[in-house]
Amino acid sequence: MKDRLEGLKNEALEKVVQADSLKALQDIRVAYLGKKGPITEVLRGMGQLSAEERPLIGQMANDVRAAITEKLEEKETQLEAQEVERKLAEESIDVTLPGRPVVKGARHPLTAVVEHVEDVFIGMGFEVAEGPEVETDYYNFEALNLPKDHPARDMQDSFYITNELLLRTHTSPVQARTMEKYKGQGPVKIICPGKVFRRDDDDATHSHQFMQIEGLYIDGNVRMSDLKGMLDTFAKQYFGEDRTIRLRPSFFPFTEPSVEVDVSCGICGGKGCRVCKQTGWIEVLGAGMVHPRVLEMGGFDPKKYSGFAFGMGVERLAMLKYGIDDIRHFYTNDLRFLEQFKQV
Ligand code: 2NL
Repeated sequence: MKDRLEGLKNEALEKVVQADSLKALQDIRVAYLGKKGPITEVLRGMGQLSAEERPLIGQMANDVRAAITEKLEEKETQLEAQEVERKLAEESIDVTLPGRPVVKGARHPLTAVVEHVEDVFIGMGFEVAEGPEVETDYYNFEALNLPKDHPARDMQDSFYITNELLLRTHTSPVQARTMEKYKGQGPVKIICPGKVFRRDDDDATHSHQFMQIEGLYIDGNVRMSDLKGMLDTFAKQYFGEDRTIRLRPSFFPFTEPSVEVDVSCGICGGKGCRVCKQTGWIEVLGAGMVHPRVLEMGGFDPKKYSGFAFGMGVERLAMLKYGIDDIRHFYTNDLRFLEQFKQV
């Protein structure tokens, strides 16, 4: 019986040494020390032993059990430590690795132009005003003195939603709405950037959706010379200090008198070239003194107040500044085009 216990002990200890997982250790514990294991069996058979032998074998069986348990625990600690080491090695982060580069986007060139123009006019005391893209016939046409037979009011030229609602054809309705809000109390000094819509077939110079910036300044004694001075400042700040402007007579239903505004050509400096069609001048915007009927409909007394207004196409400003030859580039989202404006 002594030999059997000695043999079981050596066998179990050898297996513990060989064990390579916590699961294997648990199996060994059950196999040797469990209720149905060989050591329990030896203790059960002690009844047959003599009185002298019984305490000796009992003591020995307990020693064997203790030796195996100790070895099991020692190995268990060792395997657990190994497992922690393995996990640490596997899950470690190398903080010295260079990061993956973040691909930076660019502002859309039209956004960049709008923000630049906003900055110039904010510098002259204007505020930015915005309004709805779906407008009523009243704010889009009626309040701006556009007669019922004006071509813009034709179903053929505007995107109508109902008889009364349409996609705005210019940003002027934002100004008409702002005038109402001021309830006849000036000054009003705003610029209105935004999307506008016209029924046009798209080509290199036309788009059915485009952007406009309009400006409106109403106060006690606003004159044509104020308009001229501010537009000259705008031309110099937006295009460059070497540029000048000139005004030519024109017509708009919402201004009287009305003017077309040209900026001196930046390619030839005014001598005449292909870009300015040999004239030395490039048309960039329309403007004028706000029509008294428009002031009146906006709630301002034309005897006390006068004002100027202007409107310009954002795509045209961008095309002139960056030498872009097709308006459709702004709307086709080709990254080869858009990525050229990263530093703008
Ligand atoms: C152009 C011409 C213009 C205006 C827009 C305006 C607005 C109000 C009153 C009077 Cl509320 N006028 N806007 C005036 C003159 C010209 O735009 O060629 N735009 C692209």
